[in-house]
Order: sequence, then structure tokens, then C-alpha cells
Amino acid sequence: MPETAVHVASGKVREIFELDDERLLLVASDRISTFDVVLPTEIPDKGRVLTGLSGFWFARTREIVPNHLLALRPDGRSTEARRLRMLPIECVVRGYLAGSGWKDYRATGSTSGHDLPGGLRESDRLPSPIFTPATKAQTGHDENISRTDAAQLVGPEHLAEVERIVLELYAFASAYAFERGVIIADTKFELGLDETGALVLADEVLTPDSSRFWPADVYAPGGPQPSFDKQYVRDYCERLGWDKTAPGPELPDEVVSETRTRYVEAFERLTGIRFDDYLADPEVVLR
Ligand code: Q0Z
Repeated sequence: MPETAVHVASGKVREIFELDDERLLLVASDRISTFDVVLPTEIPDKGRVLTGLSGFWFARTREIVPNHLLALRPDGRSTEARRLRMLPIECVVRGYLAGSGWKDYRATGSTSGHDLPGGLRESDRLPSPIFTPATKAQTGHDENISRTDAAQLVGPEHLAEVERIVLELYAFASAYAFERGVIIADTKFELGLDETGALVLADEVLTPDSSRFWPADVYAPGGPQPSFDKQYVRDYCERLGWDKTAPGPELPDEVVSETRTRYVEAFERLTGIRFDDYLADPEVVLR
């Protein structure tokens, strides 16, 4: 990283640096969180897998919407990006009923103003994918909001286009992933505005940290589904009887290596590129 890069923000597992007035550097660490707690043990190459997957999807969706990506750094975990004015909402798309969408549905029969058919079970596929915007909580959990509230936050002139873009992104990516054995149950997009006022896709896209990835071969609605990437970590934490408050437990070597293998498998299945080839030259995912 250049000496001139100033740290501007930290996420749970990522950092942002300012390169100059127009450009940011997003750096994905190997930290992993589970049950909302960052664990003391890292998963080697997790940040590279997520950076490579994001880059892959940016390259393949640029005809749907322009994006912030300028370059991937040779370290494989750093993305140079255009600096945007970010919209103050999380643009969540759900194709399946899980997480807070399932909680809202069970309590009210709807989520973000979408009236859903009765009788749906946890993890059922929805009749069609829905846009369920959420607030960006600084701490704690994002909260699902109505489309009316989202329109207030982003300006009504932007909301219809935001919804159209993110539904198209989900339709493209979910069909692509399903053919490769991965269900993208839901995913969160972040959009910003460039200097001309155009909508631009930003942040990380269609990674296991911004999405629920489920293995398609064992999909069985009617309860929670195993996570493609984090299930070994969750199972280990459940076996320990950890109370899910910080600090989280150290992970044993076997859980670390099984989990790393799952991340690399997600990368290779989805991109069709060998992870070693990515490490040798990260920009292979852009071609
Ligand atoms: C993304 C975040 C992370 C902590 C700001 N292209 C952009 N222009 C302006 N702002 C952002 C982006 Cl991506 C931006 N975040 C989320 C990312 C660490 C928070 F790596 N915050």
C-alpha cells in the first residue's frame, strides 16, 4: 500500500483507505465473523476469495450497471475504486425466505411492503425475487424499511431505477450460480452516484459475506439451510456451547482448513478459474 493512503473507515472484516480525491482502496482481511462476532482466528485467503469474487461479478455485470472497480492490486485482496456518493440504503434482494425476511413474514405476512402468499416455509423460494431495502445501521443490525421510506432516503427519482437494477443483477447472478450448484438466497448491493449523478454499483458484490450462499444439492426448505462457506465454523461454535458474545472462540486447525477449502471451492465453482491462477494474477477474473 502506498505511504499516502489514509485510513478512512473500518468494517468488521474490511478497511477503506483514501488514495486521492477520486479513488479509494478497499482491503479485505482474512477475518471471519459468525453470529455477528469477529473471531480471533483468521481464515487464510478469505479476503482474496471475496475480492476475486467481487471483481468477477463486477466484470460480468457491467452491461447491467456501471461499477466502481478501477483495478485489483497484485496482493489479491485490495480493490482500487472510484469514490462515489453512496446511497444511504442497503439494496437487499431476496429470492428465498431467510433471515430477517423470514422473521418479518412470520410476524406479519409481508416484508418491506411485499405481501407474500400464505403458507410459505423457512427457506422457501419466493414466487419472484423481491427488493427489500434496509437502513444502514452504524452499529447493530440493519432494519428492513418500506419502499416509501427508501424513496424518502434516496429520492423518489432514484428508487425505481435502483429496484430495477438490483433485481436484474440478482436474476443474472442467481441463475448463473444455480447452474454451478450454488443458491444465492439473498444478497445486499450498495449503489452510489458518480459526479454526473449516474447510479454506480459499489462496495463488494455477490460474495458470501454480502449474501447467503447455500449448496443447491442439499436444499431442503422447511427449516434453516447450511451455509456454503461458514457451516463448519457455526457447527464448531454450537458444539462448544459458546454464548455468542464477544470474544468468540479460537478455531481449531481442521475447522480453519475445511472453511478455507469451502471459500476456495465457492470461488472456483462460480468463476470457473483456479484459485492459484487468481493468486498469480488477480486481474484474471476481469477478463
Ligand atoms: C463503502 C465499507 C469497507 C468499511 C464507504 N466506491 C465507494 N465510494 C464511497 N464510499 C464507499 C465506496 Cl465502496 C464506501 N463503504 C462500506 C467498506 C470497510 C465500510 F471496505 N463505506
